[in-house]
Amino acid sequence: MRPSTFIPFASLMTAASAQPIESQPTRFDLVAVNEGPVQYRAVSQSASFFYLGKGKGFTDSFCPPKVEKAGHCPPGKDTVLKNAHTLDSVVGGQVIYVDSNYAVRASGPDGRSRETDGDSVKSNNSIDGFKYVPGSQYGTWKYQNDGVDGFLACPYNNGIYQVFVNSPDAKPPRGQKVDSCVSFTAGAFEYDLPANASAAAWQY
Ligand SMILES: *[C@@H]1O[C@H](CO)[C@@H](O)[C@H](O)[C@H]1NC(C)=O
Ligand SMILES: CC(=O)N[C@H]1CO[C@H](CO)[C@@H](O)[C@@H]1O
Repeated sequence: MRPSTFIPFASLMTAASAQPIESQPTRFDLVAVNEGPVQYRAVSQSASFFYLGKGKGFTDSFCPPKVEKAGHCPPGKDTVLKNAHTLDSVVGGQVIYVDSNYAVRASGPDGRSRETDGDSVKSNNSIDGFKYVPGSQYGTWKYQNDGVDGFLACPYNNGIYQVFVNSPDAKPPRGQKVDSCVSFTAGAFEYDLPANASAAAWQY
């Protein structure tokens, strides 16, 4: 996990409240918007899992050395989605899914997890149920599937929370009980890329 720059939430709000958001932006990032322990934290991907770290986040991304040498790496500092179930990366095809512990995960570009457990997106995992819902000031990233509605932030360590879907059967890290988790609302905010970039990261 790499901490990166903190962007004050107020600046996101100012940008977002300029006009009603009626349709899904080309790309967006996610911030917990409800009151509670994770308020204003960015949803950040690291090693296929999603976290609510402190400040702007812990996004873990990769850019090949060759591309870096040529000065063509995208920023790679923020976790950005190009639709409700796909990360915004140059390599593409990194889908967001729910694993058998009800943790929110992202696959590698070939549709497989980068983890050594070989968990593939197809085995008892679901990519259905994620959606972007427009709102008057910002959109919302939602999950609804199989009676499960919404997201949970479960304590991970050092004040960091891990993202799960809101199931009573979610298995938070280190054997913690699901009632140590809090539900949260994921606000979706349009994300602007630098002019010379085509995606927010090469690969997550
Ligand atoms: C865009 O320009 C910046 C500054 O020159 C550079 O660091 C970055 O790698 C460039 N990104 C791309 C995708 O070319
Ligand atoms: C996320 C998910 O769909 N988990 C399911 C995995 O399989 C077990 C056993 O069939 C189900 O109980 C889970 O709901």
